Amino acid sequence: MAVERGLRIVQKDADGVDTAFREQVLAGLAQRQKSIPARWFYDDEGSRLFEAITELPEYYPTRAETEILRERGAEFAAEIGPGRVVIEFGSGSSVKTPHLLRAIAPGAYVPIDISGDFLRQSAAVLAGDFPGLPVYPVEADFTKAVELPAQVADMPKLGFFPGSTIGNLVPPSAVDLLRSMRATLGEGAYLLIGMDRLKDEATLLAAYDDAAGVTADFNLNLIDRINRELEGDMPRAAFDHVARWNDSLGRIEMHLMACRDVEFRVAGQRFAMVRGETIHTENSHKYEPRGAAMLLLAGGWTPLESWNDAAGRFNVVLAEASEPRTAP
Ligand code: AVI
Repeated sequence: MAVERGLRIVQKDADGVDTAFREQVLAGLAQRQKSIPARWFYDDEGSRLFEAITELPEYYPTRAETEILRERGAEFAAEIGPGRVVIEFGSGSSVKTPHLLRAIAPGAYVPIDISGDFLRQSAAVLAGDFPGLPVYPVEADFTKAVELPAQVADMPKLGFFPGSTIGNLVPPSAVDLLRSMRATLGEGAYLLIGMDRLKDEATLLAAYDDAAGVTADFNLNLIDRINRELEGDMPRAAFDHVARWNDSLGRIEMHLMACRDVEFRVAGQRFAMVRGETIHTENSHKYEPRGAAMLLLAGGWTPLESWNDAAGRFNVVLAEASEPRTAP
């Protein structure tokens, strides 16, 4: 059965199971280093837990990025100029967007999100707060090139990708995504993107292993989702949340670690893990300015300017679509 959700087709089988979820979980659990893509964290409960994470004292990225967007508006306006259509990738609840829209006098706003109901609701709230600003929500998977509404075709464009979500992708996937954004936005476009910075290990580990255990619940919720949606019997109590700093790859990793030998079934297949073995569930890459610039350049974007919060924890970078590449 194919369920139409805007431009994306979600494949469901006769029992209503998301086939991509089942395939990726089964394939990931069959690997030597077991892993499950982080995108599967975000069922309703996972999305609620992520919102709770953004308010934790240890989780600085949301506050740091909001500080930049709130306080550097005049500088954004000077660099970006008025009249651009702001295209937000994965807009979600669009909580950070008003700061940007208030600062730069945009020509229109196009939020793009895979979740249609949520998208339309938040677009309506935002349109109410910005009377006179044309808002054209697009329900789509922005990891592929997206066709923009005809009304904005001839307007200059500014892509907006806050939240340091780019850090959740390994570099080859991050480059693919940046290239898709470049294809969506076209020649002459700008991109304003949030990227979390490299910093001391203790701060990073605390941000991904908070004292109240909300991040642990967020990670362990994946087990509940597998059990509920894929006829699993993974014992949640047999797993611990683990956050690790991988220094050579510059990233926080989240894992679900077996705290005893454990056997379980998922979608009719048997798996076994020995005590200490892990399922790798998320990467969150942290970038120094040079690394950020290299990633953007590889993705077809030339950095123009960047802003940090006062404590230097987070970076918002403005980049311009690069000209077609010539040698070398
Ligand atoms: C969505 N993303 C940018 C978050 C991050 O910081 O990597 C997801 C997250 N995982 C644990 N805490 C927050």
